[in-house]
Amino acid sequence: MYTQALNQADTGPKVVEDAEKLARFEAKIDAEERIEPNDWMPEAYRRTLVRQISQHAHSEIVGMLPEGNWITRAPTLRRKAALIAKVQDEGGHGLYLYSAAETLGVSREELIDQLLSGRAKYSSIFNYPTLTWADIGCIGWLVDGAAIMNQIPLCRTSYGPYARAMIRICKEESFHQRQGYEIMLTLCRGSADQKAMAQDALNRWWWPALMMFGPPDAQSVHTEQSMRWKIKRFTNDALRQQFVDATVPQAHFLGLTIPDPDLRYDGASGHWRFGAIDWEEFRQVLAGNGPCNRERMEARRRAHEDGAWVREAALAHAAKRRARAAIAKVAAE
Ligand code: BYC
Repeated sequence: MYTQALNQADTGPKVVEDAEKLARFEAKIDAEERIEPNDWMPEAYRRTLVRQISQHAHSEIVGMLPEGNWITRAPTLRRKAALIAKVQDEGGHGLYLYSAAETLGVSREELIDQLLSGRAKYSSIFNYPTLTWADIGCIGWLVDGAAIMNQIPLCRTSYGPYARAMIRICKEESFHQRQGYEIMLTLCRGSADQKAMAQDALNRWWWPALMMFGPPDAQSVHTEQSMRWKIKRFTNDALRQQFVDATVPQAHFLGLTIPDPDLRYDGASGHWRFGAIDWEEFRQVLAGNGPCNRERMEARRRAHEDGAWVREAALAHAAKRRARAAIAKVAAE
């Protein structure tokens, strides 16, 4: 169990020992070395990682729902196969991330319980509905696009198991982004109705995609400390700007209009400047009042209840194997 007694009024050898451990921990971070599960770490570092990694895992799992909604209605067999594979990948990402969080001494059951009881957050973006097929294109293009922008730097995050999980996740997310963009390209080169459908989806997903990066830096409670610990490598606003700069030319190539009358290119800085984000909408979604929050949580709770027999069967099977192995061991002695 990791303890940090540095803030306690305690004095003596324990405080000196902890100060030495903290100095070694900070030196490792400064030297760009990874912190591994058995290394000493400050309790607040461990808690921050459990929070961020588990929220990330929950986002992947809840993120399966809006896209899963279109598996039965994908327009062609090829689209259906790609969508099934993508949704399955997201489930896999959730599992790697739960495993990474478990290395920090928290159990999977505890994490799932935090999600289902509403104590843990998951990404705001998955509380919006997928009304048309173009929404599946927009999720791949914009949501996975934003995810890559945020997650590539996490491949260099200071906690080893998280950094290593992110490498494979990012490779898969890059494929997802391309399949989304290709859906958009096909719609934009199709009939006028298809192009209008693509524009409508962009109108609905653009602002929520910008909100994915989190509150503005001035209001981000965790950024400063997480940057010092090299858990985060860039601030929320820096990543949001990178995303806008990369995505606006892609929208132009599609012949679509970004739904922001204030969007303009700033030649001096080389950045696309965008209008004000509606942070009240973001707060409402985080407070559970987004368009689909209740539906998403109900779906996850139902899935958990429906899966109870699988968990029970797996545990019973493991118990039987253990019992058989114990009998075989006694017989061999
Ligand atoms: N939604 O101090 P801040 C995916 C919370 S999965 C909800 O800036 P931090 C994908 C934040 O948790 C996408 N909550 O926090 C899956 C904090 O609340 P608590 C998920 C948000 O952690 C399937 C409070 O606001 N990606 O891409 O320094 C299909 C203050 O924020 C949001 C990750 O999880 C939000 N958008 O920075 C397709 C990546 N933003 O915990 C795609 C890993 C902020 O104090 N996570 N909050 O109660 C991160 O990089 C960081 O955690 C964040 C936030 C940038 C998200």
